[in-house]
Amino acid sequence: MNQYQTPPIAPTQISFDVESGSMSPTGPTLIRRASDLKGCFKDEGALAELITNLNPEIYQVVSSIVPEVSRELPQSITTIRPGSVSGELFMTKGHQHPDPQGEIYFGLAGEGGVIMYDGHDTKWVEVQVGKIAYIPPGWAHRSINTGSSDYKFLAVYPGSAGHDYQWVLDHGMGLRAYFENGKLKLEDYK
Ligand code: S6P
Ligand code: ZN
Repeated sequence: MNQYQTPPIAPTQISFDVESGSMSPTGPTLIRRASDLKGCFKDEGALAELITNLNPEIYQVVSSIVPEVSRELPQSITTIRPGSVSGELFMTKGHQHPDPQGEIYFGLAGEGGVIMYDGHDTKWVEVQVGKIAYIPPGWAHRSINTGSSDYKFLAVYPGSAGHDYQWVLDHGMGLRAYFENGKLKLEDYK
């Protein structure tokens, strides 16, 4: 054991399967349904209706065994289902890292992207297979499925970064992503 390992994670190989969006060995899996995204979509009435009718899964996050602790480098695969609420595309809740550090997203399948917002400026970065989106320290991020199939990406982030979801509820994301007339339309948050 060396001085930095708290707790020790042995050098290891982690497999990921794009088809199932899974990792092996597997860590925690999180499923977020429509009811977990209250406050995220503009049309709150349409979201409430969706929750009452089906409350479908909007996305899932499968983590590897690397824990979210200082000096470790956890990874996870997010799978966002295709769909929209009154035209506003299915998205993740979005968060800010309280300990501001960079993060990378590798596109694995489908079509999507990430809205980043630093409280002043907002950016849209597409995430296709074979591309990496770089999220700099201090930029809140929310992922969007812009296609008609599952959108999947692999995230790699510092274990001590933490996740602040309230920041996005309080500040918004600068932009909203809609599917309109067959294409992506980004609008001011409002
Ligand atoms: C973690 C990284 C992703 C997200 C995941 C779900 O820092 O950004 O693994 O956690 O895409 O998004 P959210 O906003 O629900 O955590
Ligand atoms: Zn993050």
